[in-house]
Amino acid sequence: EAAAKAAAVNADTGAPTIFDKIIAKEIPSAIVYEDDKVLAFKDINPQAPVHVLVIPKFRDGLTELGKAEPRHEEILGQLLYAARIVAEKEGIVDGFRVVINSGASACQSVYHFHLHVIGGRQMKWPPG
Ligand code: DGP
Repeated sequence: EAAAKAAAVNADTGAPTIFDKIIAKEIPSAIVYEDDKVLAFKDINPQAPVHVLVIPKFRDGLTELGKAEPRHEEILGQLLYAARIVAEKEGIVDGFRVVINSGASACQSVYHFHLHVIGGRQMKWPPG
């Protein structure tokens, strides 16, 4: 029963997120980079002069990094490389931060995996 419960908790409920509408271009976004698998667009609530979200076009159960499975390895690599392309396009490739919030205690708010590419100002460490 515990295993079944764990599986249920780990299941992608399939609940759509706002990012589905952004991918479908049903709601507008400022797209920075796009290919057949990846979409990158400006965050609506920027935390720095450059703040871009990089997401997979097909969520495929990847709601958060903590729930990634072996089949997601390839797309995870593609998303990280896309972050570098975004940094180059945005003129911050010499210094930028990539953030992944995974789960509620990390303040993840949209359950469609995404990287934050942040820069254009001096970043601080440790992050809050
Ligand atoms: P996180 O908290 O890590 O799940 O980040 C979700 C980010 O998504 C947050 O920084 C704000 C951004 N966001 C939420 N809704 C929209 C939207 O409709 N458009 C855009 N461009 N960004 C959004």
